[in-house]
Amino acid sequence: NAATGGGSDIIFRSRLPDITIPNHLPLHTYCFEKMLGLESGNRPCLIVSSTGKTYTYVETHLMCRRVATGLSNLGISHGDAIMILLPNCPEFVFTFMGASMIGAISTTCNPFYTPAEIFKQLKGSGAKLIVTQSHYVQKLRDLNVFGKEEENSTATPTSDDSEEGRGGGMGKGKDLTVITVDDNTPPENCLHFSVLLSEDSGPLEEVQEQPLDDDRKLISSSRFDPDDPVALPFSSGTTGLPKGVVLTHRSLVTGVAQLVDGENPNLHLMENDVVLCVLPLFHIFSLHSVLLCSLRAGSTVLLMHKFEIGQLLELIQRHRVTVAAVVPPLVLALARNPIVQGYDLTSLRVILSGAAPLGKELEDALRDRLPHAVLGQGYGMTEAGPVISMCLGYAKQAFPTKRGSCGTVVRNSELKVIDPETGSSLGRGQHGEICVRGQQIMKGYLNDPEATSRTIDMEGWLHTGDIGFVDDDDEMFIVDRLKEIIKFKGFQVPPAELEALLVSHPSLVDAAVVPQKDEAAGEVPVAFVVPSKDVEVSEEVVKEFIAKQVVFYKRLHKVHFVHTIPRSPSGKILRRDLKSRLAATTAT
Ligand code: 4UU
Repeated sequence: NAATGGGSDIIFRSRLPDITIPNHLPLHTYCFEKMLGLESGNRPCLIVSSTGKTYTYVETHLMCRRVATGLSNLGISHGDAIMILLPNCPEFVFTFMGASMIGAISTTCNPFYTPAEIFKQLKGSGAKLIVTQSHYVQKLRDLNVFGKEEENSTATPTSDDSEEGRGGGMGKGKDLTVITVDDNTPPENCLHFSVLLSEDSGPLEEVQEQPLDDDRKLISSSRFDPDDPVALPFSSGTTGLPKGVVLTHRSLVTGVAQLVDGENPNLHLMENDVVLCVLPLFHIFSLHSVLLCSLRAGSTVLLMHKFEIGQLLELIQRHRVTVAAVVPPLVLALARNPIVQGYDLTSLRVILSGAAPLGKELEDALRDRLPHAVLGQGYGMTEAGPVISMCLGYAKQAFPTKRGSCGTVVRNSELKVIDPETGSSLGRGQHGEICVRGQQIMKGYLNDPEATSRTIDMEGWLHTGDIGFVDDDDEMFIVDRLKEIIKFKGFQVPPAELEALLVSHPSLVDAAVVPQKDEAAGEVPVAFVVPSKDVEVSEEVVKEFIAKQVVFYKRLHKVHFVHTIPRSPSGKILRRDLKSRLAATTAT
């Protein structure tokens, strides 16, 4: 394998041989395939860290099936979108897999989002139902998204039905069902999660794999196509506002198989592994590489609803956690926080860092503290389905790896590095834009063919907007980012979103937002703004204006007042200029 020149392209591949991937299967069938047998079915699947409650594989599968029936009874069918607005909890898993079973699509959303941010995703996804916690319901009330049926049940449709962009823009312009998962009685006009679990319902019309020779089934209502969407996370990709990333059953099954299937899996997860799930499941890293991969491999997922270092350490010790997916700020805590020494973390055998660059010194520091664990990185992108490369030190027959490496391209996939100016492909050691191709990548952005064609070219290559290179041992190194996205602790901060908010301020005429390096967060967003003539506006006012409209990690850390924003002749912000201006000011 290694690098081969196909035509003019230099293509890099995994050191592991390709495998047969059953990506004709629906995601839920594939994930539960091995674990519903007589013996394995009683193995623990989910542990709720706050209560210690455990669900076995059989119990988890049953809950998913009940939710599937419940969703279907509420009118959710094949092709419909639902929103999961939850922290890590078992109901997240039941809802996601239950939706998959009826051919529905889950859009996963950050519950810390402000009402406006939730609303954009709700509208963009067309979700008809939301599963959330009762204390987030007020955010939805602020949006006026509740069904009109309750509000004016006797009234005939009135002029406000045409009110696009408000509640009426949702779903079919009718109602939105809100389900809460808490123990207490649900807030007004919401249903409790238990309504999804009623057992007195008809048989579930679960979407099934289609035998290739069976034409009759293709016309049944539950017909399944591996290219049906199943997940719709939002990402701003290489440019612009957040967009719905259409991930199909085929993409996710392929992505999971690339990591955990085969005789020598790239990420060797076993039935007796306990996998830490502290990163939020609404982000693709945790959803894919923690939840879906663990289910497929039959490991136990330890669900942590929020991050707190002491609690995390206590849980690792108590549950003998073997595999931990983390982001660089968490590596920082594990490597430097003095309280770590008070815990027994010897059970940890794999630490997988991803979603943002991991500094080499930090890597060394954690390795010194946890010498028995394999510490490495995965490099992914929501649109890539998501994993592009993964440390081969996690393989069943492990390969030696270097510090700073982001792994090797996953199997059954191709990677090339191109010159961003000319598009021609580059050889080993040469820095360029990373492109990836394979069945795991997204189908495209929802309702945005233009953005899709900017990201996936005619030959099927997904352009990541990341700059990196492949070394002589097929290891990938990320060195820079071409695209505008800012990553705060691995969370996406889309500059275009903040710029649009800034120019909506009456005292500002132009704005640009760029990343600034930050020890704790990796990067933080800072703004350059042009105030209107003769207007006095302070940094605090601008910061506050943004802070009240966005989730905490999108807040501006600094505002620079300038006379103009540097732009190219076509009007594009010259972000590089602004970044170097920042580097110059912080250096002095
Ligand atoms: C330097 O961050 C992600 C997905 C990460 C992921 C998923 C599954 C990692 C391991 C895994 O197993 O997705 P997004 O869409 O939020 O952000 C994508 C961008 C990349 O394009 C790159 O710029 O995040 C950055 N990034 C990284 N940068 C992701 N991983 C890395 C990394 N080093 N290891």
